[in-house]
Amino acid sequence: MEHIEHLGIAVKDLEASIPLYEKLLNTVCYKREEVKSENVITAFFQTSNNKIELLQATSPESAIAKFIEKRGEGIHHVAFAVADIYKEMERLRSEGFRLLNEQPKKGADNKLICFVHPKDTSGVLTELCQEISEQV
Ligand code: CMX
Repeated sequence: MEHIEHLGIAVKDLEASIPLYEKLLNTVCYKREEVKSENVITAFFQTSNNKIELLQATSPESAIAKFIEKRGEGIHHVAFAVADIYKEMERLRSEGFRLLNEQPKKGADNKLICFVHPKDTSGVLTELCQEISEQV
């Protein structure tokens, strides 16, 4: 795995949290994107070296809605950049980690993504993400 690509933060209300994070980070939200397959709307912020993704549920079935109901707002996942997601998924599988999707799926901000079960990673939902290039 490479660097931390972003931190995902579950929020109840993007309209309230976007201006809050703009003030906190002193930068503007550069992108909002709905990911229908995940039942979320996302908002992204970039600081010098770090990226923050805010996530709001669009359905009670969303992983974000369930997370907030159980634990309240807060850090939902840590995402690592990977050069080759297929290879990294295979490596993690062979090490015994449970992957939450069999194949990489299309996530927000032009990425192929895969999640690793938080029960296998000391309680931290971990995401692999690979930038989608024209070759993929
Ligand atoms: N971080 C840490 N632990 C988490 C968690 C998270 N984000 N979400 C759930 N858990 C814990 C629960 O607290 C629970 O622990 P306990 O049994 O100790 O109470 C355990 O995992 C199982 O949780 P659950 O509520 O029974 O199961 P869910 O149906 O909520 O599924 C998970 C949990 C992680 C498997 C599911 O949320 C998932 O598949 N996530 C991956 C997809 C995702 O998160 N999509 C949203 C983001 C998309 C994006 O970034 O674009």
